[in-house]
Amino acid sequence: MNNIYQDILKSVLEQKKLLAVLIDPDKFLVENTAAFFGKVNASVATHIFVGGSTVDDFATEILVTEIKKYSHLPVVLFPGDVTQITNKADGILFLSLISGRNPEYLIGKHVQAVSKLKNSNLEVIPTGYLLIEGGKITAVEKVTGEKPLARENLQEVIDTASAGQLLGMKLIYLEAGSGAKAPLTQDMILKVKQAINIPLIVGGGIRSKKQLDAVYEAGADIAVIGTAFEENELFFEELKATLALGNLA
Ligand code: 1GP
Repeated sequence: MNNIYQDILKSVLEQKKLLAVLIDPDKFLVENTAAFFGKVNASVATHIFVGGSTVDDFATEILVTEIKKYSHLPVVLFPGDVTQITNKADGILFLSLISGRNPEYLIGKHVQAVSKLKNSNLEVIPTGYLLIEGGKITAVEKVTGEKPLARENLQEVIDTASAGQLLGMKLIYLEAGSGAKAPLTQDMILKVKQAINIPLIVGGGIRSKKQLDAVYEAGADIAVIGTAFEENELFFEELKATLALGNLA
């Protein structure tokens, strides 16, 4: 039995910061798994998220099977579509795009996913997903047809996250979009964190240790980094010092 969510809660309680490495099966070469995980395993990463907006059928399962050969970290699906669900992973962020109003991404895909989830051992973690404007049009926006929330509409962002919690979501994922020009502001992260009492995931545009530290300092419990690792595996080394800082109060 998986305990991914309970372990996240425990880390939050102990004020330990978590770091998820996001791997997009559409961009990642399976042949690189061994080498890439040599770096991941020597790093401060605590979770592996696997998913993307447009991924070929079976690519996720092939990649997760390979990852499992090289990593003991929990592998959590971050799916852009039902086709990305595979029982080879440990858990799944059951994402609702609550910043949008497209019923397909609020309930439609979830209904389609049920038969797959029922036949799996995946730990299903209901997650309220908020896409915030990040300076460029993201793949999520293209696929879902949903506009992100504007950064200046802070109260709407806060209220959306709170509504997610009231609906029973177990995590809130505040997302600037993969490859965002800049991470979300400390002010936004802080205010969302203050408004909820479930763990907060923050991702999109984190490319330096300074930015990662800022995201943690503002209140993110889990930071997600994809692009920066894709572009520069040395970044794993640069983040090592963050471990010491992993217990920012
Ligand atoms: C995207 O939040 C993740 O869904 C990670 O974003 O690729 O910009 O690190 P980056």
